[in-house]
Amino acid sequence: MSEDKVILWTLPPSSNSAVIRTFLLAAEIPFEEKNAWGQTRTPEYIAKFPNNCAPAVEHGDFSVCETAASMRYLAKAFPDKAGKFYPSDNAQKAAKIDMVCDMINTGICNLIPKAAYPTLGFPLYAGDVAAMDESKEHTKASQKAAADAIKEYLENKVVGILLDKTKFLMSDTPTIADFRFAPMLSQIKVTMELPDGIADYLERMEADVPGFADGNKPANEYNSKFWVTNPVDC
Ligand SMILES: N[C@@H](CCC(=O)N[C@@H](CS)C(=O)NCC(=O)O)C(=O)O
Repeated sequence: MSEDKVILWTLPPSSNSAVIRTFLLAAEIPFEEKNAWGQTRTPEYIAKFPNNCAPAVEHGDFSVCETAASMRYLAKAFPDKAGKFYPSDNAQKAAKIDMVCDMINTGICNLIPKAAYPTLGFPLYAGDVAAMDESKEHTKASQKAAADAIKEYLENKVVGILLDKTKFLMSDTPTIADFRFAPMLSQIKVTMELPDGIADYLERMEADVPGFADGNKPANEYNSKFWVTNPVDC
């Protein structure tokens, strides 16, 4: 099974796509990347990937989407390479990692589009202030409210709790939770200067996790044009 080819569908400027790209590079799992631009709403794509999103993974004739589910699958399918990022023999550690992934998915990942997408020029979701003609004039205020909530989340929950006693998120070695979270900072930098503890954490990911910096390049290349400080050449 692990000999089957891995295909990673991405939208190259997307930080969600960087989640799986950085994970595969760090695990040294060979893969082919395919651009999903224009395909995510096609019946063929949705039949394989019902969330109509990238990133999405094919492995032989198996397909899976959603970043956290995909990383859990890859950790189990390639235990020698990726098992170190998600334990198979420690239910409590795995539960904490799942908890952090779910927190990021349902917390910060809901706020990022509201805060950053109008600036990045990405489409908004149904019901978002910037997605409706009636409320578009309030986009700036809505972006600020979402960015303030992200900042509070980063300072109080991520730095204050998840990184309080450990180098990575509730762990002294990187786990799938770090791959779920850290690439999203590229989009958060569009809305604010990263709080100190978060900037240090991102530097640690870049320095200590081989492949992490490279896997973020396509998203950074796009997002850095909009970063509030320190735009870099990628
Ligand atoms: N919850 C999903 C989020 C993925 C996501 O939002 N992908 C967006 C790009 S950042 C997408 O592919 N959108 C394409 C579309 O809506 O057609 C995950 O964790 O994989």
